[in-house]
Amino acid sequence: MNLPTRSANQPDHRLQTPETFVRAPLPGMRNATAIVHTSPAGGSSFVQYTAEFDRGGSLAACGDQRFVYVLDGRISIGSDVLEAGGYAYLPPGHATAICSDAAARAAVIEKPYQPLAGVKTPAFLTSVERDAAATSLGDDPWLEVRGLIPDDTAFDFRVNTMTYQPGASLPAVEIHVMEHGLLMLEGGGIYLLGSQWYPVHAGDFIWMKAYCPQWFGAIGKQPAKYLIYKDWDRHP
Ligand code: UGY
Ligand code: MN
Repeated sequence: MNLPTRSANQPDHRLQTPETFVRAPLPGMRNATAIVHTSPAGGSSFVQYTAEFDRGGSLAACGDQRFVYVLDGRISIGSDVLEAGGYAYLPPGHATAICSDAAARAAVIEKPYQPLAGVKTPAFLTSVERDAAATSLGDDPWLEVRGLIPDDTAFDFRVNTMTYQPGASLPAVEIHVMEHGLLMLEGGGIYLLGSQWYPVHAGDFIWMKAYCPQWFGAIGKQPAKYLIYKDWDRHP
């Protein structure tokens, strides 16, 4: 049997498309399930999953630091209720409850914290994407970047959204020490990963290992937008 899929798993990258998603609850989840997109078992040094909440859904506390970005629905994190585009950073071991009264989805990133001598561990925070300053990548007004994590060396990673107007692209093929977890939020285009070209759409996930050659160009009549994680601010 040779069923069609756009998914691919290579030593330096993974494209995971919705028809290959497998759902399973993680320990301590209640009325919720996870699609694990990447983990150390798959070659990444961080974990990223989509958490799908039903009514009364919740996540267990996490020993590692955690970043949560709401995709749809309403998710309570401590005393804050976050809607699509709302996000939270939880420092390692932070016990704040993450739960939902109704169906909701969130992108979740978890990673062991790498302390920096003389720098305090970051504090819990919540915010909304629309409040993050928009900058143009390389002065290209067609490619907007919003940094969701404060530009502070206390954080050992960053998460940005990148929005490409139709036809916009990265200015060059990138090859860098940082790895990426990428969730396509809107639109689509073509991604170069290693030496392969992949059509990608909203709902797809991509993992890029350190030094994986990468380039994206937006195709279609609507902007393409993705949420992208990278390790940052630590000596390699
Ligand atoms: O931040 C980044 O490295 C980003 N420009 N990479 C990417 O979009 N693949
Ligand atoms: Mn990159």
